[in-house]
Amino acid sequence: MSGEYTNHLTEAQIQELAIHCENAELNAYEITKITDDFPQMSYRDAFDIQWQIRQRKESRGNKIVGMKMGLTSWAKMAQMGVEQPCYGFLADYFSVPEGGDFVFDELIHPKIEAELAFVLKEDLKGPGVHIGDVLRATDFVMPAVEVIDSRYKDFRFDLKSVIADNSSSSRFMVGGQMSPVSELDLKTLGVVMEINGEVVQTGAGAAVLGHPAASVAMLANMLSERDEYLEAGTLVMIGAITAAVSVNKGDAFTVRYQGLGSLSGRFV
Ligand code: 0L1
Ligand code: MG
Repeated sequence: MSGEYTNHLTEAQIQELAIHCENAELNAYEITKITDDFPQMSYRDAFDIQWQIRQRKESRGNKIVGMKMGLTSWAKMAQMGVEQPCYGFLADYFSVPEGGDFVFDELIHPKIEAELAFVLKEDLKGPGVHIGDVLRATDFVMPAVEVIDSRYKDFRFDLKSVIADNSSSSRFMVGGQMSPVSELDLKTLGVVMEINGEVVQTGAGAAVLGHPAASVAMLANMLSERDEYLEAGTLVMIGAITAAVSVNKGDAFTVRYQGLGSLSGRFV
């Protein structure tokens, strides 16, 4: 991505596109992918749009409560037709308490993903962050479910468009059971996703870039391209261990995590 880290859009276009994407998120309507109208958009532009959306939320008093990596498994990259992971931010109102309800009508076409969340006890500053740095800097790991809701019609996008749309971030739930990394085998940690009592997905931690901590390292390194870093205390969701599964109003899910309990919720 760094090869194209210059702007091809003007500041005014970046502002306008941030409003365009954020309005679609806040009012739950679909838009067409940005590159249909702005084929010249660069990765720098796409991240600038995402950071502008973040700033708009903060200026309205929302808190940023964490970060997420997306498209971190080969299965997800193949499912969505892209070749690299991406990141996004998590705002306070994205968070749904364990066992809680997701309001379906606030969303467009939600899908759920089984993930893990790392909470850091030390800063992580790229470039050059590796798995060992992440394991040393992690306070604990928790089970997590992400609800993604691309604002793009039929989830049809390219990587730049999805980055501008905050990597489809929408809602998330993290679990009450936490564990230090030393007590988990993060590569073989199994997850089972059930919807309405039926098993729909299974997976293991290594689905995420070979090791879940590699995802956190990649995030720290990607942030360094903007002179940003992960501060101690940050919650980071690593990306989906399973494929994303579409849900409907009335659906109930449970995701079971080896050694970390389970998370359940409903779409009401
Ligand atoms: O969290 C994710 O892996 C999703 C990133 C964006 C792509 C998508 O909407 O599927
Ligand atoms: Mg995800």
